Amino acid sequence: MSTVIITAALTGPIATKDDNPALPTSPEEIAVSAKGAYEAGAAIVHVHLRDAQGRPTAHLDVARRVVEAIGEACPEVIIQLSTGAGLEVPYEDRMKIAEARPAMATLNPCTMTFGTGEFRNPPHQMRTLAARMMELGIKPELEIYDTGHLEMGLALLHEGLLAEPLQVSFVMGVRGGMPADPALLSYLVAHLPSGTNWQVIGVGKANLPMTSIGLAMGGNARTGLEDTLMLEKGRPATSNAELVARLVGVARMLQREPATVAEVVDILKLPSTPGRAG
Ligand code: KMH
Ligand code: ZN
Repeated sequence: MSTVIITAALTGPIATKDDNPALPTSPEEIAVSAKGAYEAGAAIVHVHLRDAQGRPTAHLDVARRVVEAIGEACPEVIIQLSTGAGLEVPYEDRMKIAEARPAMATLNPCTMTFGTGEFRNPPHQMRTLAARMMELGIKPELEIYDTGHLEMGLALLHEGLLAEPLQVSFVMGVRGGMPADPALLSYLVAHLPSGTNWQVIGVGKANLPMTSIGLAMGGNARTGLEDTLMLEKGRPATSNAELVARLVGVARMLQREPATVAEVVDILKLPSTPGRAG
């Protein structure tokens, strides 16, 4: 059996508790959900920050509180903060999230239309963020929403702003980005440097089919309430742990065993303290 890195995306920037009451938003709820996801098989938790009203934020105090709360509830799990934050959060604020020094953080390389909004990732500031993450020893996860974004990611590698092994997500199913089409996934995987770790982020109804295809192709896998609020049509997920447990079941059917945190630290060349950088 080969291993698979499982990531749980606990809470995104868009859905609210009205959409699914199981969505964790406060640092304490996020920490409890992180523990549940870890116990179900996730080695990494991907986290967006929410303020006291449940809105996306990049406030450094919230970032520090989230890292601390997860560290207390589940010291084993690898913490990945989203620097995507939310469409309305200014880039200058998003850059400060790195100062909470999570072990991992996302890096979104290109500006794009995102549903009905605009996702701004200005080239100069994005490079400044990449450089700061490197300085702090934070492992970036490159978020690829369209085929051309990979070219930008490879340029950053060439410029010395990313280090191998790359950690890459292919986001499929966002309107404004690439559709959830296995032909596009084949193209992207074929253009990765060897040794790259990759996964599919299948949004909404693409979540289960696209992550399953990614697993069958040898990729890693991510799920969670950020990516889908539903287990199936008409059946809301009751927790992040439930979505992770289902994904672990798919992985095992494909002869893939969830990697332990120690294995992920080794595979991704992370610092040995799982929650923190440096
Ligand atoms: N929101 C997802 C479509 C990030 O947070 O920086 C992609 C994502 C990236 O999770
Ligand atoms: Zn995210």
